[in-house]
Amino acid sequence: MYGNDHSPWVQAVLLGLHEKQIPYTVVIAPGLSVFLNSGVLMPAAKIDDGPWLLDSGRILFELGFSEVEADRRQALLAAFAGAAMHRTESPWQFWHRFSYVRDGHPVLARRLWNQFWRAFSMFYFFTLITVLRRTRPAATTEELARSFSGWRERLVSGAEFFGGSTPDTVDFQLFGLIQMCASIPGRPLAVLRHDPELARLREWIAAMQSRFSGHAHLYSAGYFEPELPEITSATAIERFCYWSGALLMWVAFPITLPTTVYFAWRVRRKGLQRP
Ligand SMILES: N[C@@H](CCC(=O)N[C@@H](CS)C(=O)NCC(=O)O)C(=O)O
Repeated sequence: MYGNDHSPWVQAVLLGLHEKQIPYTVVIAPGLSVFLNSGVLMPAAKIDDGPWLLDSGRILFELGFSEVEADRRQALLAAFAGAAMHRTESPWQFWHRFSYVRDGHPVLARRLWNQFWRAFSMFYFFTLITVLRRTRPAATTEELARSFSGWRERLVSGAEFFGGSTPDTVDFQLFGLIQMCASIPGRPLAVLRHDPELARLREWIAAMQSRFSGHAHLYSAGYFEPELPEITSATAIERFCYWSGALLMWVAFPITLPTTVYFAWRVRRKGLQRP
């Protein structure tokens, strides 16, 4: 699988794989064929020798989970859009927090290369969010709280998960969104932790956190009950490769900016992000 575990949609697939105890390898830079087809759009997953699949919902469906109803999908996207805009509030935090993400390739040389090359995807997302923040204001605390509070009512009373007694696709995608908020702590995380209206949602987070206590990508571990060990970070040499790549992306701005614009346009023109 290709994807960065800060992404809620990548997390959703990782959680589904964990739930089904399916072994996987996750790399943080796209291979050439994936890049040429869908740029840095993540997740992309290949099950056994099948074709590369895009879209967390589709991948989770292939893994045996349910499809998400349209109204829930809309609510997830609204909460995602509100929270994601806060990620570049501090550019330093954005680049710094991402430096700790590990690559799962078994070969060291490939891990180092992936760290270097994935800096392009960081540049891509940084540019996209920065431009979007200039065109519309980031969600306020109240708007963020509202985008999360709708989920309270969707939890059937007495049910531990949205999927009932076991988690399903919505649980994975929403918990993925919680991981995104915890991966670069900011206003969305503060709302999730402290808004009095979200107590029921926090019960669900605790249930998910207990169930996924062995999941290697749990950014929420330090912020919600039950307290769990923090996730393992990339090594110093891996981070050096990442920062070298980041430096190159900025030095090569006249190339990386048009490349970003081209791939962002292509992903949207082909409708790959919202299939
Ligand atoms: N519907 C897709 C959404 C995937 C998505 O939007 N991923 C973001 C990262 S969080 C991305 O790669 N975006 C690239 C872009 O916007 O061009 C899914 O559920 O997998």
